[in-house]
Amino acid sequence: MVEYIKYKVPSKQVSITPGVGKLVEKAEEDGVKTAWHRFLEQQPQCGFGLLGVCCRNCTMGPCRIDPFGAGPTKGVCGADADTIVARNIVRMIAAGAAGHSDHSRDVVHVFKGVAEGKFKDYKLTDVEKLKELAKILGVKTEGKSENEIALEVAHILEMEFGKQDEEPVRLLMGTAPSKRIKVWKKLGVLPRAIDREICLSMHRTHIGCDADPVSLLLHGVRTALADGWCGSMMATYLSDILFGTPKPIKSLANLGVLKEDMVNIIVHGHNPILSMKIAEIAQSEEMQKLAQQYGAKGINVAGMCCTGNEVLSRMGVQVAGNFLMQELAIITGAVEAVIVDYQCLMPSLVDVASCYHTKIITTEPKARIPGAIHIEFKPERADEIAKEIIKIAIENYKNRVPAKVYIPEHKMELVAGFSVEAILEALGGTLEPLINALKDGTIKGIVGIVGCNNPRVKQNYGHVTLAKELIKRDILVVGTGCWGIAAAMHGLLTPEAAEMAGPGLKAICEALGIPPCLHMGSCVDCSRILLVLSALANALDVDISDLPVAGSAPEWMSEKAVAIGTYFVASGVFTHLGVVPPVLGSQKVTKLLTDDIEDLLGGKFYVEPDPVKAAETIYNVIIEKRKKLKWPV
Ligand code: CUV
Ligand code: SF4
Repeated sequence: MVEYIKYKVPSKQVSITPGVGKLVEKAEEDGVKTAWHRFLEQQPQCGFGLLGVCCRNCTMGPCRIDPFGAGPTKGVCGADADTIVARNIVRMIAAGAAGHSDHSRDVVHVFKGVAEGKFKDYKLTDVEKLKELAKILGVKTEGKSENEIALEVAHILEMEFGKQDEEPVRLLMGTAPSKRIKVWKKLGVLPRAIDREICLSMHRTHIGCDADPVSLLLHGVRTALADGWCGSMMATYLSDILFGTPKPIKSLANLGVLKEDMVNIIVHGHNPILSMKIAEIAQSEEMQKLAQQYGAKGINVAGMCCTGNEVLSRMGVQVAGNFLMQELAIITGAVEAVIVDYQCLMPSLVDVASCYHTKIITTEPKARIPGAIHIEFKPERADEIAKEIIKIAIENYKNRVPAKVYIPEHKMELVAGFSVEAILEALGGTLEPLINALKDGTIKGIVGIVGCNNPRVKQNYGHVTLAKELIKRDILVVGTGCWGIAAAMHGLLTPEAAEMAGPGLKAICEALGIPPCLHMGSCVDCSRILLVLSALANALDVDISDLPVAGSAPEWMSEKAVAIGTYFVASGVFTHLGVVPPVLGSQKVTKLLTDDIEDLLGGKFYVEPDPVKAAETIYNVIIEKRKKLKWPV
């Protein structure tokens, strides 16, 4: 579908990542729109929406509040800006938590099926980790087979979604520091079951229910905690058990990983259940031979977004790019198939693909895209379906139009795979060296940077600038998601990047042979960051809110990012957002989130679009925390 392009995009200004501008220009030459084009067409965007003061929760509305106070100050039902803004943000948290946790449910399903012997194409790979999880959940392991343990664990985890009692979820109780749990208990925000808190978020925000912004936001906190310390954490644990816990692994990132003479397959989405299989089966002799029969040198699988992070961390599969590069991968004209599961898939993939030979293959009933080929992925026939999908890509190789192919040459080396276990191993088996370095000020603090791309931000400028500014100040950076891919494409995930770090961090990185920025995985693996925080707090006998740490999402866009940000704040972490959330229509909610909440939870949100200024503020916060701990600054 060649489209009329109303506005040209200033291609040199949209991204700092090499190759991106060129492909945006190619898109325009080919008559294809990208997210940047559509973003321009959307301008000016609705001011009510941006401020969060638009409510569509019933059909007496839609209602909107005049932020200047000259027009209506209440909706038809009487809800004011504070109620509407709070309700909207709680719904965002609920949707984000639902995304992560429903992904987790799918992993539980496969894990349980493996334990029952039903899904023969998967296995329990990391049994040590299974035992660790069993211990956290209070499952006895002596005298039991691996499958028996796994079944008991699966049963408890299923109950975490839907149990009806008032007890807090067990995964949270088994992993969060006790000082934190006390804070949550006092506030009444300990989550009882994942689905229940999400459901209650929807109920409370229905017309005529909770109108109190404080009570609404506290439930948002409860829902987010159910995500971070339970839903997401479960996805991480079980994916590690099924596919192996990540270890440091070398690879490459950026669109230059696509190959001119091979069948290029992109795996995009979030769930490793599909992408690990595609990557594994594509390597098989049978599939490689078939590709050769079709005139290609072989099959090249590359990752995109978080499922890209999953296969990168465990198999070293190369990464083609992050969120805003999904369309560009197709625009190279060299991709035979984009295979997706769910989340962060632009429906436009189908429009873009229609200008090239690329096939878009959806695999999940819950994420279908009109115009895509749909092949439902079923774990009981995983290998067979993976083959079927890969064959479509191979057969499509002959349809590639060489004249339409342009693959930018840029690609960057990286080391990923820094699970908590891998970090511990790099440290020699204990946290002591890290704690000592923090205490004596060699490293000033730790910051987790996560989240998406957003056309409001020059692509990857926020991610890369913030990370560079922080490591320069001797702050160790860890992170996940599209940040991880940005950091990779800009060389921050190599041990050599230690050159860009301050003297303390540089010395540590050189001694350990690690990069100054550690890639910890996909978005659900933000739970790994929580586990690091928990371990540090426990080792120092303090609360997470006392630690010299912070979080940031410089280019976030998704509702999942709102859930992540909220569970970081709720865990006591000062959390920076580089994109303004839709809350400014309520002074009360804005103040609650960026100020008052600190008294309750020890963390708060801080909004600053400029990553250089944000780095300065984050540094100052970390220095204040150090002073309180009486550590040198
Ligand atoms: Ni889940 S949520 S754009 S892929 S990080 Fe990337 Fe990460 Fe945001 Fe999506
Ligand atoms: Fe309007 Fe209230 Fe209905 Fe929202 S819930 S649309 S504010 S009447």
